[in-house]
Amino acid sequence: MRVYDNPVIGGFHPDPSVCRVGDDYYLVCSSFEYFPGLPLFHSRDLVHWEQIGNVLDRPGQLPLPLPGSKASGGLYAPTIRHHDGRYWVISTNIDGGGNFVVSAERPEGPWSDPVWIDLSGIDPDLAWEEDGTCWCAFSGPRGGINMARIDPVTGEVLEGPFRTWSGSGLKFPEAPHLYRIGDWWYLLIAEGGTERGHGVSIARGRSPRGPWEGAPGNPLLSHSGTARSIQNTGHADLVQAPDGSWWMVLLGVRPRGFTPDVHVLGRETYLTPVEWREDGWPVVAPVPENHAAPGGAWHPVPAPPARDDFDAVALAPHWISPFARPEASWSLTERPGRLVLHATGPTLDAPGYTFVGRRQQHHDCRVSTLIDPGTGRGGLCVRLDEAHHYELEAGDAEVSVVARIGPLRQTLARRPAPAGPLHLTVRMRTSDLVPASPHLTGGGATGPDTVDFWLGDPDAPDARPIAELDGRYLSTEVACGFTGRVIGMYATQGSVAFDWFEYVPSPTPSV
Ligand code: 6LW
Repeated sequence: MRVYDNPVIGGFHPDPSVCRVGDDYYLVCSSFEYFPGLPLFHSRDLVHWEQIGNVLDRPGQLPLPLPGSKASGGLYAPTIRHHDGRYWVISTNIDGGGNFVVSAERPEGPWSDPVWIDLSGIDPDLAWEEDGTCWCAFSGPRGGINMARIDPVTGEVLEGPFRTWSGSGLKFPEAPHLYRIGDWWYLLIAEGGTERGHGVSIARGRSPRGPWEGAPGNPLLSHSGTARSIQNTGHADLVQAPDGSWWMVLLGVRPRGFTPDVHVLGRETYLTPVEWREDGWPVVAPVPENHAAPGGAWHPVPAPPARDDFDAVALAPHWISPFARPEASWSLTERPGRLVLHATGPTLDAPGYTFVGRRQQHHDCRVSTLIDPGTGRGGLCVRLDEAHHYELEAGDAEVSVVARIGPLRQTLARRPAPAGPLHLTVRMRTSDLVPASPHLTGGGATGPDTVDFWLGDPDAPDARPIAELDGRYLSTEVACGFTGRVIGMYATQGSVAFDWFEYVPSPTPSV
């Protein structure tokens, strides 16, 4: 029996939505202030997911930088569906324009420019009746789940919006998805808020207009108040496999540290089975850390290479940049085999800087790069947002560790560095934790991990870190918002060349 491990897509991949076309599954996640936006994944078994692109990968598709956008702004929860031979994604640009639909003939794209829909709210869904009527359920601006009939081609609102079933009474009913299953219409929602009280609830009715009957025992699924290692479970989408089995993708987090525990990898994508009772209600067990895989063939996909040598003419789809990535700010051709970044902002403390990064997907990992700062300044940055980031910076014949935590910014250490290319490493470790609050009673309080910074190879015989920091301050609970850590290369002065970038997961000690 094949067993899969959760999360099926680790790192900051929240608000997953999935659809199946034949034997192929496609999944999109929210991406907030990052460009390209709305990462798109493909799978043949619901377990192994390969990022095949991003739905919004052309600066012209959305006004970028998103007007006035801030961290955790931008692109909120999407829904992906396949209807009438086309792929459809509906989402929300919270910083400008609101709800929009894009469509494509092929999932790899090209995806259309947005068709804007005059509905205010978030978490829009798409569902069609057999006669082609298209419904958009969404989380309304004054709370509650709303419904409207729309034309997804023109964006016209044909009817509504009107308020509909909104859960069992927990706060923040959101993330609605409408399904026709057998003789019933089902309305699946999230409620309780996307933190530790998150849950999934469901109702059914004979029409998209209702009336709706909430499932006995809603929320259908919640880890709230449990000792489970996976928390914040919610924001789900249902999909049926070719063998008739039903599955749910949803978001969750893996908190670390104590107490309180915090999460640093963002809200990740999880998979859990769904059973249907004789009485037509679904049953969803708590989200397992691992579980028997869906039936059918097992389709492993190639993991992104640990090292990117920047030999290609385009950046791989998992590379993301906050707010925008102006064409003039980066090049893979100026110095073939290197990523050259041109500074567009003097610090990482305000949007407008040059940064190319990838999501941190493992609690224990190390990131290295070979950087040639030339006469510029740049380095490696572990980022939550403009007020919560740690840097290992090279330039002016030194390397330095800089920490920005809320209103505080400090250069914690400097070390002379030779001219020419430098090997920089940042490690995230959940062992040897720096006590988060040594003054606390018991002294056992620790952050989620330790972040340490190195010039050269940490495994070299005489290696010693330049600095060591508590990772607590780069957690979502401290920084607030909807994202997780992104680790990347940046330039804040002149032009900086990166010969390669390496991301290597390390075995996580058992908790
Ligand atoms: C999303 C809402 C939520 O739109 O948080 O998890 C918002 N729930 O459904 C941002 O992810």
